Amino acid sequence: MFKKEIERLKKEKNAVILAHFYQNDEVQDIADYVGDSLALSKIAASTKADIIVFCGVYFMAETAKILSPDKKVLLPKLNSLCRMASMIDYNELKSYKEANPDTMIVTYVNTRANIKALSDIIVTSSNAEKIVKNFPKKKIMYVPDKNLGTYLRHITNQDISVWPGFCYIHDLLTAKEVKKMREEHPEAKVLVHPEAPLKVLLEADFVGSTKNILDYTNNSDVKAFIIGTDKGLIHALKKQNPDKSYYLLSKGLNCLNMKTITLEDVYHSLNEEKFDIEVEKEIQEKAVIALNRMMELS
Ligand code: CIZ
Ligand code: SF4
Repeated sequence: MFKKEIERLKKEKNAVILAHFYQNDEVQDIADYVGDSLALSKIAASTKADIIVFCGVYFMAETAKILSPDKKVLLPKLNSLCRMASMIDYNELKSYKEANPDTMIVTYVNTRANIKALSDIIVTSSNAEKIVKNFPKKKIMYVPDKNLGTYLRHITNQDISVWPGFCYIHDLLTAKEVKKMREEHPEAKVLVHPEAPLKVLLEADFVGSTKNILDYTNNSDVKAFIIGTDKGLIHALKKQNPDKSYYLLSKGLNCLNMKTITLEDVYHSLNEEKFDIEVEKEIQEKAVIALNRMMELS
């Protein structure tokens, strides 16, 4: 019943539903677009819809609002928060910047709007390597994911310092788990998200964002994959290539913050036009500059 009502309301209100790959399967299935934060941000910036229902975590809906300030952006559940995004404090970053005026602040998209407003440029896991390589001579502070930052330093050899934040599901992965899974599925390739610790990434056959992992499985002749990111991606992988096999690297790869949104929430969100995400004008104007720099380079 929610499905039908969602379809009706979507047409009536000229709304578009965006869902991240880490969302519940049934939410991915009713979305107009399913993707990573980069792809969804691009859609948010260019859509002709009047309302964007963002099925993801708070920072994603906020990013859509920064890019499309005149549109109504709805987040179906207000407590859908990225834990990594809470690991950086505005005043601490401001003090760091004041003490280190020559350091470029490169900020992961998984941050709140006020942090983006303090940043020189934003990156996502899909474009971080490409963007950082544009600034080979710069001293960089990468915030807030220590794992992705450490990985970037490892592959680029650039002067990159890292903030001590992390993603609670990816940070728990171990090299031992990779070895054990390889023994169980020797035919499978191991694909891991760069939010995992470097020790784990060094054991993988491929390191990449959700979109990169999706493309890898699509372009590969291999038929089995061990997936080192949130289990929501497996739904999208199976839809794309149902004849291939996917094994989750660890049971812990389930971001509960991403799974709070249900079909019923999407229905209420559209029907009652809640929860309407707001970003202060002064913050929006600064954050959009850092986001547009990313768009230009990605
Ligand atoms: O950028 C995103 O969408 C996230 C959080 C993960 C990924 O790699 O796509
Ligand atoms: Fe944040 Fe990790 Fe959940 Fe992604 S998987 S939304 S980084 S807590």
